[in-house]
Amino acid sequence: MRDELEQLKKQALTELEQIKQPEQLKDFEINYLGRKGKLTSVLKQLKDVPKIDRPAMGSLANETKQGIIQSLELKKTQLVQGPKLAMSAIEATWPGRDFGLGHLHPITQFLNKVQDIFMSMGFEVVEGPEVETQKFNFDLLNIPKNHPARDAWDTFYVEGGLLMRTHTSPVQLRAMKKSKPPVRLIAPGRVFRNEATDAGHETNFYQCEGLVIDKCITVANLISTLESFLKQVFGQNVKIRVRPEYYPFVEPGLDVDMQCLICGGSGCSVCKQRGWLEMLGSGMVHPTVLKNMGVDPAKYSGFAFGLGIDRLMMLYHSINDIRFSYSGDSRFLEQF
Ligand code: FA5
Repeated sequence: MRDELEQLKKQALTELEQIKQPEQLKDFEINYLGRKGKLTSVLKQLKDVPKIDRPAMGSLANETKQGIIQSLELKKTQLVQGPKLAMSAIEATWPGRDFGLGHLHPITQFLNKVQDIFMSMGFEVVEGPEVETQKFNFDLLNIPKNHPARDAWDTFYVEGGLLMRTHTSPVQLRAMKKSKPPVRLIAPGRVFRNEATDAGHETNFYQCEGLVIDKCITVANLISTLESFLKQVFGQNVKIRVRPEYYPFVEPGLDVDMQCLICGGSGCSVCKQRGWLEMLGSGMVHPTVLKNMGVDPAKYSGFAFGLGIDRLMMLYHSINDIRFSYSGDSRFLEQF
C-alpha cells in the first residue's frame, strides 16, 4: 500500500502539471478525490492492513491526500486568479493615475499679482530678512526702547536680542543702505505678531512694503498710487476711505480702508461688523527716518505704505477666515 500511495501521488502531480484549462480541474478532482476516485479506492484497502501497521499507513494516506489537495488548490489559483492579477498589473488601456499636481498657494498667487501691478508702475522688488535686529525693526523707525508702539507690534524674540520682524518696514532702511534717491521700491514678505488669532488676524501673515523717495513727493502722490493699485486689483468701482493714523515712522500717517467685499459694507465677522476693512498703513516718511536712511529731508520727501496681503487676498477671493490660508487643508487650497 505504501508503494501504491507514493505512485499515486507522483501520478497525480504529473497529471496536474499538464492541466492547462481550469475546466479540467473538476475532472481531476473527481478522478482522484471523488467517492469512486483513485485515492479513495486505495484508502479503502486500509482496513486490510495489519493492525500494527495501520496507524503509520493511515497517516501516510492522509499526507498523500493533503498533498494532492494543496497542489490542486495552488493550480486553481494559478489558472483562475493568475491571469486576472497579471491583467490588472499591466492593463495598458486604462487611463494613467492622476498624481494631483500642486500649484502655488493663493497668497503667493496674489502676491505675484501685486508685484506685477507695482512693477508696471515702475517699482522694483527688494527683499529683507525675516529675523531682524531691534535696531532695524524698531529703533531706526523712530520706535526707541520703551516706546509704547513696541507693545502694539509685539512679536516673538529669538536668541541674541533678535526678533521675528513685525512688519516689512525695516526693509526700507536696508534697501536705502544700497540706494540713493530717487527710489521706487516694494518689499514683499512674511511678518510675525504676538497676538490672538481670529477671522481677520494671524500670528504670521504677509505684508508688502512700498517706498517712494524723490523731490516734491506729496500725500496726493501717495493716495493716487494706492487708489490706482486697489482699482487695478478690485475694479474701478471699489470704495476706499483714507483716515489719519499714527505710525512713529511717518508724518502724517494714514490708514487706507476698503469697503468690505464679503458683506458689501453691512458688517460681518471679517470686518468686525464695521463694513470697512483696514487694508494698509501708510504716510509721508518721517524726517528722522529719512536721515536714518542717509537721505537729506531738506532736499527729498517720500511716502511709504505697508499692505496687508492676506486681507487683500481674502477680499479678492471672498474668503471669510484668514486661518484657512495656513490650515494646509487641501479642500481649501484646491479651489484656487
Ligand atoms: C504696519 O505694519 C506698518 N509697518 C505699515 C506702514 C508702513 C505704515 C509704512 C506706514 C508706512 P499695521 O500694523 O497696521 O502697520 O499693519 C499693516 C497691515 O497689515 C494692516 O493694515 C493689515 O492689513 C495687516 N495686518 C496687521 N495685523 C495683521 C494680522 N494680525 N493678521 C493679518 N493681517 C494683519
